[in-house]
Amino acid sequence: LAGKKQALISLSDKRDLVLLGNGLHELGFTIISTGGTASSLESSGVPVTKVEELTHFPEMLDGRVKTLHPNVHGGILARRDQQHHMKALDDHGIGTFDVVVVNLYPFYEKVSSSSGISFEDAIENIDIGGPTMIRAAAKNHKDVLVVVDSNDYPALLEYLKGGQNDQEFRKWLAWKAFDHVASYDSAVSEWLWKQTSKDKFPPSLTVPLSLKSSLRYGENPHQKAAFYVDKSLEEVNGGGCATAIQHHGKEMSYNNYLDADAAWNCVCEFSKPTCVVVKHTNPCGVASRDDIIEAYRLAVKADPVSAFGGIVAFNVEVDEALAKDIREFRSPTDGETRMFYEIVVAPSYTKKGLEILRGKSKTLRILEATKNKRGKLSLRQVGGGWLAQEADDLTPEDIEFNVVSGKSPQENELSDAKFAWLCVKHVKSNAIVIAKNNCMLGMGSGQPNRLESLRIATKKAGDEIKGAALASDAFFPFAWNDAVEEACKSGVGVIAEPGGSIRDADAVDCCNKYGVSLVFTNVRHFRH
Ligand code: 93A
Repeated sequence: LAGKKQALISLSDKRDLVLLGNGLHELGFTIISTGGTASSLESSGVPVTKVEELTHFPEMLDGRVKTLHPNVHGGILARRDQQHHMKALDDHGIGTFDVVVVNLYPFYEKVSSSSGISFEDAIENIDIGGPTMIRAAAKNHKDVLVVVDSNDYPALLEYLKGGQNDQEFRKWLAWKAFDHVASYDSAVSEWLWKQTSKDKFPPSLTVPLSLKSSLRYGENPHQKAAFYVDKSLEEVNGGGCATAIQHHGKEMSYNNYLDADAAWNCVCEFSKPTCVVVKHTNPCGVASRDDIIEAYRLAVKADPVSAFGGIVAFNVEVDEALAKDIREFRSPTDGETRMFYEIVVAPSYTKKGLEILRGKSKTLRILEATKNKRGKLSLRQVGGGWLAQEADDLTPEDIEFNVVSGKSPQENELSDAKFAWLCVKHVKSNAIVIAKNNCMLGMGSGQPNRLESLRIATKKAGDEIKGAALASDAFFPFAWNDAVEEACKSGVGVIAEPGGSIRDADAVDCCNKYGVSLVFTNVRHFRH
């Protein structure tokens, strides 16, 4: 058997199998395959030996045991540089495998298919023999080439043709092989966890990430960066930015992903046609209107200086008219400069709309994203670990707005308060949002003290603040000579805040003195 070149091929996904089989055959390899793979090769005229001829066993237990045999694994695992290994093979009449090509039962695809799958079917789709061959071959990569991805068939054939012995290529294949098996096992573990612990928290977080792309750099040019997608979280997180289609523009950067994600998460909250403008992950302009063009203009107008170079998100299709407006709209600050954006993100584009946006600038990134689902999991890194929490999924519909002041808000004031409440949830703490008529007038974000955020927001809102709604993501610790009194003096008609401060009574008294309505939500929306 010595000197006989053997390749072991066992594939569920038989894409490009014939190309591979023919290539290996022409290079003088004897091909050994499992049942389905052998049939496919045979019917395409590629000579193949069935694995049973090696194992002298039939495939048994409904295919559960096909390749789990010393005649297979001995041939993969034997160290070619160890005489006693080679002698053992010889004694038992076992040949070596130089090439192992395997892909696994499509477990993940089966359990995530929309048609659903029974528990028993899912169990049968857990591949045992395949990972065993892959792991064995990857362990012995010094002498065995292991391929798990049909995209690598051409490189494998080239390598073999060249008669090289480049260890780097072998190591790279082995890494890919273990990575493949690791994500496979994680998908199984994740699925089993879901079967045993529905709705339980904390979740099982065994999922390795798959590299989507290297990024040009991180938050700053001296930081290397990359983007990973988590296939198993796609189901809970919906599409989001990881699966967005980029139709045009410069490559997405690290900061672009963060900002686009923030804009998309915010705009998806609104049911009316809405435009959200984000800068540095904070919504700085938000407006809902039946006419999306009007919404767009108002969202930019909320803070045109910040909107310049920002991210613009829509929750409705971008058509020709909207695209033209995005292209032409002049900065409200000078009425001249055309607005410039990093990204436009929307659920869809008409053909014409897309064409027009493409013409706006070479660099403008145009993203088509799918709506995130509720029930997301949020993960953040801290030194030495990860923090996991359920996403902040509460909307104004889920909570009560309890009037605690003498005066009750008018219907339009309450609706403004709810709009401001939805916006403030997406602003970094300490967050203050001022809104009127479904439009953000001003916001203050990220200040370490609430009073400062309030001052920034009221300054941005300017004269339009009269009768507007003000939302605060957390309660006001002080009222008199502090944020509540300043808010009242600024002219807002209604204040919405969680309540819960030991000085809540002061806030109520203060609002009563100035004739402002105060509503408590009993819900806090910190965003650190
Ligand atoms: O059921 S298994 O876990 N037991 C095995 O011994 C075994 N050997 C290969 N699954 C096994 N395989 C898998 O069969 C491979 O990983 C591959 O995905 C599939 C190919 O089967 P066929 O060639 O019959 O289509």
